[in-house]
Amino acid sequence: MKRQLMAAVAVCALSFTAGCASTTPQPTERYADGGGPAVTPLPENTAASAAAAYPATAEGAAAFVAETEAKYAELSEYASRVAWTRATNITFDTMWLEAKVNAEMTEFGVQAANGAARFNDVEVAPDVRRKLNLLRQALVLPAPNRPGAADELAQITTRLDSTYSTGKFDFKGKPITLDEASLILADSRDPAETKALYEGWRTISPVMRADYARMVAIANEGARELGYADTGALWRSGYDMAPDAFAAETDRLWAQVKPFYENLHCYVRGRLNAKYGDAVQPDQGPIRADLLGNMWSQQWGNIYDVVAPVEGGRSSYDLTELLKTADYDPLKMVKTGENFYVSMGVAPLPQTFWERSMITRPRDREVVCHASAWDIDNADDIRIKMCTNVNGDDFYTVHHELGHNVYQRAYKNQPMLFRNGANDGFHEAIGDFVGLSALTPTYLNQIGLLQTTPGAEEDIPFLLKMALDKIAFLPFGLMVDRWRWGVFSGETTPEQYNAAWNADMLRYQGLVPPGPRPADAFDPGAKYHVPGNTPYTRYFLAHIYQFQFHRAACQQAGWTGPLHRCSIYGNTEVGQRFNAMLEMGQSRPWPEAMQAFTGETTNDASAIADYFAPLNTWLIEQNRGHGCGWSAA
Ligand code: X8Z
Ligand code: ZN
Repeated sequence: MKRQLMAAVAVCALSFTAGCASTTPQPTERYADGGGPAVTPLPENTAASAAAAYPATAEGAAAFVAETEAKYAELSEYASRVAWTRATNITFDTMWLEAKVNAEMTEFGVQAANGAARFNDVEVAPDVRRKLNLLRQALVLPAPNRPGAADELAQITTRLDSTYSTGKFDFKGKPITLDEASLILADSRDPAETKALYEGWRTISPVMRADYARMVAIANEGARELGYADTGALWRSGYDMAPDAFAAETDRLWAQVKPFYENLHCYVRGRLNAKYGDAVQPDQGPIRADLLGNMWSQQWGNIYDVVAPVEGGRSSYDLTELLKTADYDPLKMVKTGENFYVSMGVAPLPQTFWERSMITRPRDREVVCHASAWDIDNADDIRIKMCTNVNGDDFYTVHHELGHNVYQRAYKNQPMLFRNGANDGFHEAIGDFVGLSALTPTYLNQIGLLQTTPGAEEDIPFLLKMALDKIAFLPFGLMVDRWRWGVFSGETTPEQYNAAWNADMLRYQGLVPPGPRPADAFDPGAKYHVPGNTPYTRYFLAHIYQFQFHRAACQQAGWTGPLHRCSIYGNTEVGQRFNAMLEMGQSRPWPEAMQAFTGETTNDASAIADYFAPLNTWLIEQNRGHGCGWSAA
């Protein structure tokens, strides 16, 4: 994760506030009494004072940007350290500290955005213009410029994130955490049990609803003061195109991949029906969400055993079993991930990574277990925070998180405001791209996890496993922010929050909850990125970008076989070209970064289609004679 100019929070990607890949905490105007580095206070928090300090000329703009950038760099390390401290030890005091620094960061971010807007009509150097634009979009949740607003917003966001992260519910007579529930859900094939887990986890979130509604109101007020229609429009503005054009772009991409998703949905539904019978999973209509092996039904790979081909080959291995048999522990999983990047020519992780990362859940305190990657000082103090378990899911997640760290280190020599992904989808796609090679049987064989490399007879089982994670994810990757866009625009009122969430789940994913939802339910709050305020469309984009990166890398490697069997492990030439894209950070519009690595300049779902082509053909064959889709059930 990384974040943008926002209050520091969990990490997911670079923004000035909440986020998942945390990179740079938000700029802050000043610190709490006492602690923290000395910071020169900025001028008063108004656009008018910024006007006075910097004349509306090219020189004035350059001076404003330089000053803001320096302040941002200075403040971000402090905010990151506070955020890390809270995320790895949730207490009253760490929450208090984080809320304080996040409020300061938000105030700084608002001030910077307002100051930047003053130069809208001034002719400035291209880099300065880009930085001014970035400053205007950097906040994830802006606060309005009135006393107390940033404080209230920060207290709410810290409380929401902490409520999620400390959530527990009773299962079989004892309280369990999300990670415990997720492990049981992955393996359970008892629909009564999966229903209890699905519903149980969602008991942690009704308490969040009022806070969430208040947060939306404050952030919208802030977004409007910055000239955006609402916070959703602000979120859609970070893609080097107009917000509406970006929304249309996601529609276009979804239209490209939806037929494939429908084929997968149809096939999986049929197999679930065969296993559980009509009373649990009918052969028509939506799928029951709790039967898919994941708390949010966002990746379905955990139920591969239920949907494995009856004809068409069988898989000779299960990655979780391979890791367990080979006695992997969480540290070895991370070392293995590091080794992949090193094989591409990336420098090993610094010693401090190993000393300061949190790799497993501590027994003695509450933490944010949702995985994240951090860039504490915007240079070398990179870390991950995970509650790693030895299984295939976390093997993937380790590669994902390290991808964030590799990106962060690659762009560390850029000016501060360019130390970020080309867009947030790029940040999420880096580790996933590497993961596509790291999950190939060829690679698993190379590192000694698999004794033999399966032949073409395992192509369909392999592709099915991959599709259960990667294709099943696509509508989820879209629907989380479709829901939030509606919430921020006011189209969805607080009374409608839950119904709208479940309607989007049905519309995009073709899924229904295992039973009626209680009147007070707030199911969106049971997905980390909602209380954590991490924009989610980034993951939808990443699930397309990663296949573009993979196809381009395999071409560069001279690979002529099927894309899904290509691994770029050990390929330093690909590594060099990859690094050329990473080093650019956010200094240029994302199509240029895309071009530097792939030669392509657009986002294009044809690579995902190429990768999965044999499976799609196979699914169409399997589904022959079945009515697919879910709306007319
Ligand atoms: O949140 C994450 C990463 C951290 S940026 C673990 N992911 C999304 C999720 O878990 O919902 C990775 C895939 C999608
Ligand atoms: Zn991530």
